[in-house]
Amino acid sequence: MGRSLEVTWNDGRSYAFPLIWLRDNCDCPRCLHPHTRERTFDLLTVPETPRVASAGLAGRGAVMVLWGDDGHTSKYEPDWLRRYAFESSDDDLTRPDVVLWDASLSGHVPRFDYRAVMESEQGLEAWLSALLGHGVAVVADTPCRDREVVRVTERIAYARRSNFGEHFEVQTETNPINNAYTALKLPNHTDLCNWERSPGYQFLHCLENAATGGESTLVDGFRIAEALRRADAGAFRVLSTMPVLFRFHDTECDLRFHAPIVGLDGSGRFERIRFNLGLFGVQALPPDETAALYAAYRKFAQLVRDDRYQIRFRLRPGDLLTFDNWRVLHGRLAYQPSTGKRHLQGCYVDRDEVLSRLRMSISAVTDAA
Ligand SMILES: O=C(O)CCC(=O)C(=O)O
Ligand SMILES: [Fe+2]
Ligand SMILES: [Zn+2]
Repeated sequence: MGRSLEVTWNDGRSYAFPLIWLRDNCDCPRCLHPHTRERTFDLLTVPETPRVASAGLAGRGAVMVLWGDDGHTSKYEPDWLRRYAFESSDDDLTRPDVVLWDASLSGHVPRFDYRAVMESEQGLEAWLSALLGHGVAVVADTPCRDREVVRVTERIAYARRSNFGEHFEVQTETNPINNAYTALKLPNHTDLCNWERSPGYQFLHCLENAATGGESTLVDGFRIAEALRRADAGAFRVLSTMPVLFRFHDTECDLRFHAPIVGLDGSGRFERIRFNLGLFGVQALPPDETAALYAAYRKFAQLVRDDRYQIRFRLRPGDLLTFDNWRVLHGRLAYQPSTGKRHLQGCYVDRDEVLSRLRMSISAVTDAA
C-alpha cells in the first residue's frame, strides 16, 4: 500500500486520502478531546506514512482503518470524508461571494431591521451575510440610546477597543484629537490603518443629524483596486507591494504601521485596503521610490473620490451604518454646526468575531430548518 487510501462512494466517485491526514484526523476520544474538541493526538508518534494493517467498510459505509504502528483503530463516516474530497474547503466564509459595487449601489444599500437582527438568528445571519458580501449594510430603527452601538456589537461578540476608547463620539469638539471630531469634510478613508490590527468592521450609529451638510459617502475599495489594476498595472504593483507608513499621534500615543495600500492575500486576492489621507505618514524613501509611490497613490486617490464609484446618502437618526473597514472606505461632506446638531457614536468589531458569529448563526439556522 502507498501513501494514501482510496475511498469510493456509491456514486462511483473516488478520492485518495493521504494516510497521515487520515491518521491525524481520527476523531475518537483518544485522539480528539471529547469536551474541548481540540486534538490530543501527537502526529510525531507515528511515521510520516503510517502503516495500515487493514482497512474495510463497516455499517452504513463507514471506513474502518486498523493502523499498523500503534494498533489504533479509526472510523471515518462517508459524508465526512466526502466533505474533504476533491479539494473542497471546510470553510466557505473566508472566501465569501464578494459582490463588488460602484455608484449603482446608490439607493440599494442592504437594510435590516434592528429587532430582527437583535432577536432572531435568521435576522442576524441575513445582516452578517450582507456585511460579508457587499461589505456594507444599515441596521434600521436602532434605538437612539447612548452606547446602543456597543450593545449591537455584543450581539456578535464584543467591541474592539482602540486609542479612541471602546466607542467614540463623532461630533464637533473644541479641541479635536481627530479630524472626525470637527465639521470638516472627511475624504473617503479606512479607519485605524496605522494599526497592524486595523479593525475588520466599523459601526456608526446616527443619533442626530440636523445640521446642513454631513452627508455620508462610501466607496468599495476592492472595486477601486480592481479599476486601478485594469487601468495601470504598474501603479497597481507599486500600491500592492510597497509598504507605506501610516501614523497617528497625540499626547497619549504614537501608533505607526507600515503596509501596502492594497493588501493581497497569498493567492493574490484583495485582502485589505489601507487608505487615509490624514494618516499617511512622512514617507522616508529614496527619491525615485517616493516619486513612484506618489504617482500611484494619486491615481488611487482620484478613483476613491470618483463619482462613478462612490455612493452618497444622508444618515437618519436610528440608522446604524455597518461596513467592512478592510474593504469599504467611508467619508462625509462638511457640515455647518451652527445649523443643528450632528452626533454619531462609533465603534469597531474585529473580523474573527464577525466570521465566527456568522458560522455559528448559519449552523443554528440550518439545524432549526
Ligand atoms: O462623521 C462621519 O460620518 C464619519 C466619521 C468617521 O469617519 C469616523 O468616525 O470614523
Ligand atoms: Fe472614519
Ligand atoms: Zn483515534
